[in-house]
Amino acid sequence: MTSQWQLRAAFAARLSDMYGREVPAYTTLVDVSREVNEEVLRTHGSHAERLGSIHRVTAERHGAIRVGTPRELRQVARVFGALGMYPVGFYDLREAAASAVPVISTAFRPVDGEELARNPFRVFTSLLTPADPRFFDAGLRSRLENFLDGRELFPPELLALADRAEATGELPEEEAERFLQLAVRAFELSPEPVDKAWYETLERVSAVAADIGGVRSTHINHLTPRVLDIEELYRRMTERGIEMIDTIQGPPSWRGPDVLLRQTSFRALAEPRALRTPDGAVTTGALRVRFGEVEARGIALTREGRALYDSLLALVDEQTTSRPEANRGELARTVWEQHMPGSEEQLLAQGLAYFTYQVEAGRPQDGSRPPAAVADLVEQGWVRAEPIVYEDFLPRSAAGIFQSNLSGEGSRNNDQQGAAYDAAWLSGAIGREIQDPFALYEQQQNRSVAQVTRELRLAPFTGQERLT
Ligand code: OOG
Ligand code: NI
Repeated sequence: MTSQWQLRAAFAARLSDMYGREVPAYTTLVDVSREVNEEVLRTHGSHAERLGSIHRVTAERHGAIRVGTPRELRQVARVFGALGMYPVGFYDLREAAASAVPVISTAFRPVDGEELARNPFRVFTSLLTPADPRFFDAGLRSRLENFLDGRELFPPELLALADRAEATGELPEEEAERFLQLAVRAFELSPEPVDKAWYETLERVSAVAADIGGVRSTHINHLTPRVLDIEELYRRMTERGIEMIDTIQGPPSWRGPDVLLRQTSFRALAEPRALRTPDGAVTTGALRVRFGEVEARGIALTREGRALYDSLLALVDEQTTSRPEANRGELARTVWEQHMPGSEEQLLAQGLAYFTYQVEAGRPQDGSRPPAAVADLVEQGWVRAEPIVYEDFLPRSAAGIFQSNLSGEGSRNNDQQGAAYDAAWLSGAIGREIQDPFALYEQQQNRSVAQVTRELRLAPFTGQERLT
């Protein structure tokens, strides 16, 4: 029998092999990431594994797909459900992007700490928003919806196997093999000719709309390995002649702890595709839809920490607007050094980041009573705090990743009122609850806190308590 986490690990590995064969620059990205990770591990020893074992980090990938309808989204949720991946978080890219990105998104990922440690594969999954009149007028909307209703992304056999894996938590070996083959195939780029006129009609609105609704299949549009030093990776990719986008998204490079998520990518490459012209002839053209991305993950921030992150982002935006000649990265670093706590201990004491706690073997043995506040327990050597790694995404960075790979700006009519798609609507469309990332980190933290409380026979406290 093959268990869900084994299916997930095998799926991630096979998808990565397939993508590497089809998009060779991705293989370079994976090789350089591994090289950098090994070096960081040699230089920093076990500290390099503070946010995940090297085994986890080396195998770690996320991918991204885009689908057109709630029906397709429910089906893909079944495929990911088979792999022990569930929807977490809601991202409205329509609002986060300056150009036309008519999608809302969630991420399918394992939610449980042990499962994440086994294999944290996640897929950022976006759904087209044809009902948003800022992008689609009534005529185009109905053509688009018709087109989408007539296609099938996932064969019934794949979905039946997926349901079985999810219901029983495993698959017999032969079925597992079949499931993996069908699942990987469903995310390959299809050789079927693309209707050129239809694709271009959608492209005028948004390149993302064309990528989703202009073809009869879906595909992984990027895969992302994890790296322990993203600046070094950026330098080495550039040295190897691979053109990277001009920024690293997310927090700046600074001397304090790594928080949340930093990402960068190489631009989508023009790939030859069969195109069907209006007279029925098939020609070869080129479409830019697949790229490679890399990311460095840091500590998960609490709601308060995240509010601070967002306010610093706004501050950096303001300063960049008023000083267009200045370097954004340097401005951001200065802002962070002024306002973001510079150590894990301070993040903890101020309730800005999530940690798990463990009783220290070498805790005071002089008969003294442990203090009540968690930061004091850590400071006085009763308890050790381990940062919880951020497992999710950032809307602004995601919009940046979309945008840097669009062929044009597209068009967007801001005189129209946007259609109200929110997390509850998306949950309804998937037919599964979308979990709140903060709640997941908090649960993980609280479980360790409860354990420490029992072991030290303390009055119950919460991990969010601050130094007074
Ligand atoms: C998804 C872009 C978002 C990330 O890492 O933020 C993303 C897409 O291009 O479909 O993957
Ligand atoms: Ni990504």
